[in-house]
Amino acid sequence: MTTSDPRPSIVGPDTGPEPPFPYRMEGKVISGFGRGSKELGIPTANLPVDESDSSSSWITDIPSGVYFGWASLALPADHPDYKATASSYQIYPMVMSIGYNPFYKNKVRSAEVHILDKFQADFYGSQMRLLIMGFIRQEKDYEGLEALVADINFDCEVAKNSLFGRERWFPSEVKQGGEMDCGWLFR
Ligand code: ADP
Ligand code: RBF
Ligand code: MG
Repeated sequence: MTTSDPRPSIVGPDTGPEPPFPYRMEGKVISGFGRGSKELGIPTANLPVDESDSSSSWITDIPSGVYFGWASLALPADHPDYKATASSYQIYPMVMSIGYNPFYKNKVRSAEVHILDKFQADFYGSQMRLLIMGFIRQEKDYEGLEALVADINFDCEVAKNSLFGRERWFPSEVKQGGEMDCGWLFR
């Protein structure tokens, strides 16, 4: 597959995520590979991938690829983007990559999350929870960085189109009949 192949700009049916989604994942934001993703306009919050921890063992089973969903973040009160609300968590749309980054040929599996909102400061060390709603595409190798960045920017559009404007893809704190349980994101 090349970058010129058309791909859908929205993922999943209007009726909401289909099994095995949504996946839940949680961890403290750690330092990543330090490749300057931020300079590319695509900072990614890296999460620990501990393949021996049974509570996150699905990460070894889930296919490598690009996923999208919701992230909740417990920012410290002195962070410029902190908002005092009833919950200690704030919710943001996200895209994420799980795998070995074929463009960089990583030897270790990584999980990195790009939040679609802009932040005024870093949030290393903050607790992040993820509700992974669906799969966008497989990870790919690229001829150059521009093609990789273009594909990631398109992933962001797919996530926006898929998460907003469809009730069943929007996280609701109150679980109603048949709806997925998102309360976990808010607690
Ligand atoms: P690293 O190699 O350490 O992961 P990055 O260049 O990928 O460095 O930057 C990631 C850091 O940038 C995150 O850990 C977080 O603290 C911060 N950050 C700021 N804005 C965002 C955002 N929108 N999405 C993800 N991380 C962000
Ligand atoms: N790396 C790859 O090697 N191939 C990919 O297809 C790929 N897709 C990505 C999609 C998203 C949404 C994100 C956030 C990252 C992706 N990455 C991919 C990881 C990327 O190489 C990494 O974030 C670099 O640090 C960017 O410079
Ligand atoms: Mg990163």
